[in-house]
Amino acid sequence: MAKGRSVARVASALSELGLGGRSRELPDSTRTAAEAGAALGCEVGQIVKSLVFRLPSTDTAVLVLASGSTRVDVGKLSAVVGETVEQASGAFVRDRTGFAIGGVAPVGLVAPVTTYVDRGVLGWDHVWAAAGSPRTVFDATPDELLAATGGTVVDVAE
Ligand code: 5CA
Repeated sequence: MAKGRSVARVASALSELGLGGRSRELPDSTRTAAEAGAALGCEVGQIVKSLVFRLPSTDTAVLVLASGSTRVDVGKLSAVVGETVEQASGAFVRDRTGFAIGGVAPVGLVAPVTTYVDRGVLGWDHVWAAAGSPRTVFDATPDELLAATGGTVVDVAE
C-alpha cells in the first residue's frame, strides 16, 4: 500500500470518528516513539506505540496501544489473550493493518483488529499516535483514543 494512501485512510477514518483534522505531517521522522517525542517536543510517554502481535493458533493479529515510555510484557499480554503471542513480522503487520512498521495507526486499518490499550496511555491529558506513515501523527485524548479504537483497557506493561 502506497504511503499516501495509508495516510489518507487514517485521515478519513479520523473524520468518520469525529476527529477530523487531527493528523499532521512533520518535517522530522516520527518512526519511533523517541523520534516522535523529539519531533513534537512532548514527553516520550505521550507518544502511543501501536504494536502488532500474532496469535499463532489462529494466525490472527492483535493490536496493543502502549505509552512510548513503557515496554509491553509479552507474558502479561499472552495471559490476557489466552495464548502465547509473538511479535509480528513487518510483512504480517503490513498484511493485517495496511501500514508499514513506524507508521502503524490505531485507526484506518485495512480490516478490524482486536485492540488493547495499556493503562499507561490513560495517564496523560493528551497523546499522539502514528497516522499512517513514519512522519505523520494525530493527537487525541486517551478517552477519544479508546472510543475511536473500541480498545479494551489492560495492564500489560513490564
Ligand atoms: N511512529 C511511531 C509512533 S508515533 C511508531 O510507529 N512507533 S511504534 O512503537 O508504534 O512502532 C515501532 C515499533 O515497531 C517498535 O516498537 C517495534 O515493536 C516494532 N518493530 C520495529 N521493528 C520491527 C521489526 N523489524 N519487526 C517487527 N516489529 C518491529
